[in-house]
This record gives sequence, structure tokens and C-alpha cells, in this order.
Amino acid sequence: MPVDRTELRGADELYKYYEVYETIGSGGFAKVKLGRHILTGEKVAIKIMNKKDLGDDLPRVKLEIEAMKNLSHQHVCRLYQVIETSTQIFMIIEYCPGGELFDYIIAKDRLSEEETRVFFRQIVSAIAYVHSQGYAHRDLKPENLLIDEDHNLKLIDFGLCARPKGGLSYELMTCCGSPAYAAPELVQGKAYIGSEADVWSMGVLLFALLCGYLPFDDDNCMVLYRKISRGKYDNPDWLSPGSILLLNQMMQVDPKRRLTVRQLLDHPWVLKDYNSPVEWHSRQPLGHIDEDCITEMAVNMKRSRESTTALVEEWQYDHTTATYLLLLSKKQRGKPVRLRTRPLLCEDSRSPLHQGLQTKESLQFSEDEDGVIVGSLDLCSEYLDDCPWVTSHTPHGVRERQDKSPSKVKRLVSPAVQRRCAQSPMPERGRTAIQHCPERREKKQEQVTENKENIAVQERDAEKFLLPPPQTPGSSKKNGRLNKNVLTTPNGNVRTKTCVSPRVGVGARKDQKKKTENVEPANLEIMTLSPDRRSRSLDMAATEDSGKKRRAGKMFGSLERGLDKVITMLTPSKRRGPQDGPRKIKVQYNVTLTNQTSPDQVLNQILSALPEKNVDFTQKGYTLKCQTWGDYGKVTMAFELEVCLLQKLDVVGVRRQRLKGDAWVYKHLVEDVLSTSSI
Ligand code: 6BJ
Repeated sequence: MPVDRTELRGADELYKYYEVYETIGSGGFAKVKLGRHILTGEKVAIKIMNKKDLGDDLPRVKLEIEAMKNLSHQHVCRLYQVIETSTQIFMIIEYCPGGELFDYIIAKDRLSEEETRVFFRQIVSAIAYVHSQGYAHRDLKPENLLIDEDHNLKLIDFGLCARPKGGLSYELMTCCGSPAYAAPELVQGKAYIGSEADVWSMGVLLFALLCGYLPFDDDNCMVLYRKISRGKYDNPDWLSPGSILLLNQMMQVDPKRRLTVRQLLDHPWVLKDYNSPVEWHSRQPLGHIDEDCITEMAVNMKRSRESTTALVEEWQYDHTTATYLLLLSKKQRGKPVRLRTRPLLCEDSRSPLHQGLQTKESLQFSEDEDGVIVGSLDLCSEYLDDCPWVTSHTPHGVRERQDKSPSKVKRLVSPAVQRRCAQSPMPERGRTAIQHCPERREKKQEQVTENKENIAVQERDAEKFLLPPPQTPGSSKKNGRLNKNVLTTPNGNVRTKTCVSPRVGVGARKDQKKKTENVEPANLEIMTLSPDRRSRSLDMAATEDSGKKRRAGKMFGSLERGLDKVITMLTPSKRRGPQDGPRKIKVQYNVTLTNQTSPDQVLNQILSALPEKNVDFTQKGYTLKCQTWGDYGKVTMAFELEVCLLQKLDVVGVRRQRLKGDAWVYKHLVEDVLSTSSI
């Protein structure tokens, strides 16, 4: 096949400026990978889309790109660069190490009113700003809010946003977004005002933060739509009267009776403990040019400051824009405004990872199914954080704080509950053992009060919805959002609609029995470090940290040292061997603690539970890449479970990461797998 020059040039552009690592998420037509901008050393998220797969959704991507170019706000994820080839689109976006708000909520079960208020004020700030720029987001949900290194929220996914030509007060017709968060006027197919629909979704989001589950949920879409249209939900007993009132004012079926975002800015619930309205104006307005960043770029590019400023002010969303915005982000976080002056490894302009591929001897450099060249860089490891020139987490960042208080880390099931559950009969297939623990289930069901005002909604209105469920971009099969094969109820019960394809999706299931009996983590992936090498790297990090102050100004020496460490750690000869055990990682909120000390035993338990739950998987050492299949042989859910040892604690943990699929369905499925495994 002839080589497509445009394609090569495009891909080269990516590898010239970025190192590309593993997948951190995927939607229907996009995959998000962790990356690193070579000149600044900053981590980035790389959203990768295949034009062929996009088909009719290509305009949505263009819309998202345009929206992100226009939006610059402290609580909106920043777009840095767009690279387009004949076949692919790469969006280089701000990286948010804390992951999705969704994972944070489920790890904590639910948030306190105080913590919810902190997050909710940031959501109101982001939405008030987005609306002020003429956009409605239309897909607000906890999966679309990410947590940055300072534990602040950043809004993502503007693929469904709308900017009506006549302004936000003009009505829209397209029904989109995730059904559980959609406003009644949307599910009924009526014309609607984007900002009013966003307020409804914010109400659902607020409920999810305070309660840990959804106000309207059902495994049947029509029943779900009916519930939304009636606007009736239960208020659990832990909600304060103030929270109940605010939720009610936001989830008003009649959009004209709903609160507006303006009213939210200084709502009494929002003001509590703050006494100041939400600040929604951008603290980072587009247009202001930072002189320090320009000076550093001018030196690096060997240009005048004037011509560098002119280049930056073009806002082409090319490598100049990315370098400027990433330098500015470094400056704002108190890091030195410095760029690398020479290539990382050799004269070749491509990144070390790209060069590494020439030999292809090492597993950590490989091409994924989309032909994207990737390296393995574990998100939980300290590879990058060790290096003084690479992004490090602030000493007061969330990860650090969590490490120091492991007692705060929740188990999905407490040992006491586990014991009780073990005594009760086996749960019926497809339901979570958690919900079978009587106390817990009852707690959610008893002492709930219905929201009052919407009860008056006319039944005939409640029955008006689109038939069949809307096939909008947001709910198309391609997008997979409605393609549930495990469905949840508001109380969290899981009903497995078995729609696993008869074929075995991935290899490991066939020889499941053998693997379960005798687990031999022989083919461990080399992205991980053996415990002894890991502790060495941590020691080095500690030494480097204390020495940093003394070596102020000797930036480039430490740059090279940091680089050497990355290279050493990624050198094939030093990769993990079969003799190595599970990875030792820090406790963070995507890790479920067990009360067990044998990783092999935990692994075996999970290996037996997965087939029971119709989850296919491939095993690489202690990491299980899991998938569920829909009716048409499509992957409906993808996630990773990794058995690991926890630093400073003598117990085994299970790291979980959702890669694809409905977040609530994922929550219940993983809870189900882990509780079946008696973890
Ligand atoms: C985008 C996605 C930007 O799971 C993670 C990190 C997920 C970053 C993640 C591990 C972790 C740590 C703690 C708790 C749970 N990012 N960052 C699409 N559009 C714009 C931006 C992104 C995606 C991201 C996702 N970390 N998990």
C-alpha cells in the first residue's frame, strides 16, 4: 500500500512534540491517552479520533474544537493543540490527574454537603461562564468533570454543546446528552432552551454528589423517561432541608419555574460558609499575553520577543499555542518558566518513545489498534514525578493527602458487612451482594421523602416522550451510551440482561479454569517496576526533592538526570520478569482495599468471579483488562482491574479504571465482581 504522506507528516507532528502513553479513557469514537509535551515536560491528555469511525459525528468534533478554542476558564479543561491528518484528529488537552468526578463520588459513596458545596460552586462557575459565552453544554454529568492536581474541577466534552445563532434564549430541538441527566422537555422531544436544560442536569448532578446514586434511573428507557417527565424522586434522610429545597428548585419539570444559573450564583445554599457569590468570570482571559513565557519561548526559538508575541497571538492551536499555554500553566503553578533546549535522547527530532519503536524489542513501545504508537507509563507510578523537569504533584495535592490518611480510604464493602454477607445465602445472579446486605439496602429505601412540588405534574405530560428513544448523536449505538447490558435501579440493584456474544471475546476466558487453579503471572507487563527498583526510584525522588532547593538555577543538569531516570526505568533489560510480584502503589481513591495479604489469592478470587458476571478479560500479570459485550458484538464496557500491594500498608488492593461504558453500570458491575470475589 502506498504510504500516505499527509498521514505520516501528521503523525510525525504528534511524536515530534509529544510522548504518547497508555489509554486513560475512551468514548464511542474517541480514545484518550496520557501524553507528555516534550519541550515543557508537562503531562497532557491526547484525544484521538479516527475520521473514518467518526462518520456523521465529524461536525460534532469540529464543534467541540471551536468551543474549546473560545473557552478559557479556571474550571473548563484547556485545549492546547489540534493536529489533523488525512485520517485522524488529535486534540491535545489539559491533563487532570485526579480522574473523573464520578470515580471520586463512588469511591466515597457520596460526598458531605460541605464538600459538595465546594465542587458545586465550581460547576456553577464553569456553567455561568460557558453560558455567558453563548454556549449550552448539554451533557453535564460527573463523568464530564475531571479533578485537577489542586483538586479543582474542570469541565470537559463539548461535543454536544450548542451555540444558537440568535443567542442562548433561542430554542433548540436536538435531544442529546445522557438520558438520566436529560431534562423533561428534552426527553419529551419539545423545543427547549439550552441553559434551562443545563440547570436540570446540574440538579441531577448535585443529587448524585449528595447521594451517590441517581434521582431518576431505570433499566427501561421508557420508564426512565416517564420518571423524568413526572419529576418525582425520593429525598434520602441524610439530605438537609436546604439541600432538599435547592434540588427541588433545580429539578422543576416546568423549565420556567426552574432556577436560573444567575439565581444559583448567590443562592442561600451556595452562599453557606462562603458568604460570597460564585465568581464566574474567567481568571485567565484570552488575549492577555504573559511576558515571561514570551521571553522563554523567544530564547528557545531564537526569535525576537515581538515576533514571538505575534506568533502566539495568532492562536493557531498549533505547537506555538501549546508551548505558550503549557508554559503559562507551569508559571501559574509556581514552577520555573523553562523550556528544554535540546532533544531528549539524540539528534533525531522524534521523541524517545518514537525512536524506541525502531527496534520494537520492548513491549512498552507498541502500536495500539488504531496505529497510535504508545509507551507504557503507569498513572499510579512516579516515573514522571521523580523527574524535576517533569510535572510533579504539589506537596499538598490530593494524592499526597490521601496517602497520609489511609484510614480515610473506603472499602466498597466493609469487613463487617462482608462477614454478614458471607453468612447470608448467595445473591441471585446479577445482583450486587452489597445490595443484599439488608441494612444497607434498607437504609437507602427507608426514610425517604418524595419531592413534593413536581407531584402536581400532569400525568398526560409525563407520558409524552419521543418514541422510540431518540437516536441522537449522544445516544446512538456508535456512541454506546444507551447500549447498556447491565442496568441499574436508583437503589443500585444490578439486573444483568445477558447479552454476551457466544464467541469468546478475548483469549483468557477459554483457559479460565487452568488460570484460576494455578495463577502464574508470567507475562507481566513491563510498564511496572519491581518493588526493589520502585523503592530505589522513590529514594531518588526524595533525595532529589531535598536537594532541589540547593541546586536552584541548575535546571538543565537536573533535567538530564530526570531524563536518565526515565530512560533507565524504561530500559528493556530492566523490565519486570516473571519473578516479580504485583506493583506496589500509593493508596488513591480508585483503589479498593482488601483485608487480604496474598495478591495471588485476591487475583484468583477475581478470576473466578469475572466469568460468573459474564465479563471477558485478558490477563497480563496482575492486571486484568476486562470487557463486556453488547447484543451486536460491540464492546459495551471496558475497564482494568489490577491487584497491587499498597505502600505503607500490609494489604492487597485492587486498582480499577473505567476505560469505556456507562459510569453507573460500571460502578455496579465492579462492585458486583469485587463482592463476589469476597474482597
Ligand atoms: C482528560 C482525561 C484529561 O483515571 C485519569 C487521569 C483519567 C486523567 C485517571 C487515575 C486516577 C487517579 C485517581 C483516581 C482515579 N484525563 N485528563 C477528554 N477530554 C478532555 C480531557 C480529558 C479527556 C484523565 C482521565 N487517573 N483515577
